[in-house]
Amino acid sequence: EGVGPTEYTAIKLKVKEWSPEAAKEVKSRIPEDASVYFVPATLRPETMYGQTCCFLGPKIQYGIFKVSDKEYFVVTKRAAWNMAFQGKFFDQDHFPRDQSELQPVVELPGSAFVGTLVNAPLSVHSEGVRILPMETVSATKGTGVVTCVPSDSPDDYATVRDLAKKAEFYGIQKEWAELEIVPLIETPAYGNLAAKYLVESMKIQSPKDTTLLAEAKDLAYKEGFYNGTMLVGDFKGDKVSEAKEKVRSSLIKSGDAFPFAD
Ligand code: A2H
Repeated sequence: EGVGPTEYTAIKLKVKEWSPEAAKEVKSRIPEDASVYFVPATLRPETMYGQTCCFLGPKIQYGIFKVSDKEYFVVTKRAAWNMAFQGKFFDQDHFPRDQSELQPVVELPGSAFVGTLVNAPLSVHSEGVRILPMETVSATKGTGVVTCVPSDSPDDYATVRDLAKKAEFYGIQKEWAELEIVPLIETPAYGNLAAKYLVESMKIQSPKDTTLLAEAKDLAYKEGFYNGTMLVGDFKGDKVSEAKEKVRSSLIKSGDAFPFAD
């Protein structure tokens, strides 16, 4: 893509209730008064109002890393290493010299975390959202954790639609994939649910239609950024191109996010 590193916003989704498989591993290893966060990297902080779940690659390995006395992050080892270099780990008494010095407290595949309930900052779903599987998550991009905004991300829309259709196959409860999709951004070309509009009008059948999805993603991103207007939140009425930085700063200021480069 661009020449330099991608400047993401890393969002902190706090665990409210572990999946049974993760609970067993976490129990004796993480103090009860500590907070554990799943940390997705996003390029669209202004869409965080519409988070309906959070994706992990089911076959990707994730670690739970201690970042301070009271905080732990769930990310890939690769991302933890990048974060350590960017000064996001506070209690390392010395800098890790290599990846073997950066040991997770718990290591599990994404599939083990499916069903975990997390609190997604700014989301209209304040009761929490579930960790769900997404086959197309890349282990070598961002943090390996992807927050799901089906109103504005065609990949996310196609994935939740597929998860709901084949809930039994995926071993999830159907309703975890069916949280209400609320309009966040009004666009002249694609209405107020750009991802749904594009997936349906381009006849995208599944999350595996990667060529069409890449095209849809590009169209949604450009239309949203250049012509979109916010319908919700503190910057309702603002153009997306202006709201993006404001929402990002506000999330960082409240401690719910931090800058992360990859
Ligand atoms: B975006 P880029 Cl609403 N594997 O966040 C697959 N996808 C990943 C990922 C990984 N390891 N890490 C991040 N991503 C997704 C929101 C969003 C995003 C919306 C619309 C478009 C969009 C909610 N999902 O991305 O390859 C994340 O999804 C399209 C630009 O680094 C992240 O932003 O350019 C984006 O891809 C980063 O993609």
